[in-house]
Amino acid sequence: MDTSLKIESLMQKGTAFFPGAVGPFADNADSLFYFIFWGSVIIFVGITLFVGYFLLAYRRKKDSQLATGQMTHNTLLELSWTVPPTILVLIVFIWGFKGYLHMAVPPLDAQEIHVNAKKWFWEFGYPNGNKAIGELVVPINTPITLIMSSDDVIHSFFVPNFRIKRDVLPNRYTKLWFEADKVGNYQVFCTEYCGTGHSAMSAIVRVLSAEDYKAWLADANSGDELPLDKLGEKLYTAKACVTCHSTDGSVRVGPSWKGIFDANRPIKGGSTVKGDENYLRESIVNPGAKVVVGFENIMPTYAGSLNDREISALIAYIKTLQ
Ligand code: HEC
Ligand SMILES: [Cu+2]
Repeated sequence: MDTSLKIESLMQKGTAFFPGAVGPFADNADSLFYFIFWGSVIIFVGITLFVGYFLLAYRRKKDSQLATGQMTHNTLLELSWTVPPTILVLIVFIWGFKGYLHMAVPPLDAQEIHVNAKKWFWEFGYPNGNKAIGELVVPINTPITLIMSSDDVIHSFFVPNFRIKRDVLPNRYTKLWFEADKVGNYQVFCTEYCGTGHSAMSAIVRVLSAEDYKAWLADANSGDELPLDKLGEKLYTAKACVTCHSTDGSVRVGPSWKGIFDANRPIKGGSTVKGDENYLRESIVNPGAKVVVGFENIMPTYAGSLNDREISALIAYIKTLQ
């Protein structure tokens, strides 16, 4: 995973208001926005000119001039400020509601992908059991339903290019669907403030052509040929360890990995533990078992998200950081 923001997906082919439009909802959502926006501009300017004209035309010109007859009722006038606005509001409502229904009901043949939010990364679970962190790879022109839940607090899944956003809650599933019609990398943001690492909680939706997607499926297990410590270095960013751990000795939300291998680790409760392979493995799959002094027990468990080879690779990488 490349963690740098895919800003080009936000700027390219976009307008002053919106990033480039992708998928079935974007054009409709943008049109409705522009309808409301330009409608408001026209009405605002119109009313301002009207009021300005009345201010000038009916101002009191002489001190001696008295207020003239008070108007109490005018049916035509009242209808004109009741009926047209009601029609406008109804247009906006029906237009918006149709778009909402389209977004709310995923097509039956959609491919399902589970999205699991944790502080502070996104994990994607594919039907074949594969899991990926920080990168959602999908084929073009294929409806995808995201079934989303959170392990901790409320997060929110937002893909600006697709104009889709929904809260991701603990203890409940929320759904979102899309169908990407343009190949490319699209930025995902978390848009519900969820703690220290919130701003780093991003991911990429990678939309591939049908052939590239097939090829990607075929070598989804690539990494097998990399030496362990090199694979571990890749996983350090790919599995989002980087949001909480540094490799240069600086303290983030978690302790730096520099020099922890084989060192004595101070554990809450007063004991110390040697930073050997077993301790490191336990720290990854069951982080709450031994909490390092000076830190909170907030690391998510990676049990089930990393396979054996990946855990060994991360340990091999930590070993190199002396
Ligand atoms: C949300 C922040 C967060 C993420 C993400 C995270 N960690 Fe941690 N990690 C912590 C904190 C905080 C501690 C210290 C508390 C404890 O021991 O549980 C810690 C402790 C550790 C330790 C023990 C370090 C020591 O000094 O003894 C290891 C090893 C470790 N993490 C590995 C990983 C690996 C590998 C990943 C990625 C696959 C990862 N962590 C992702 C927050 C995080
Ligand atoms: Cu979040």
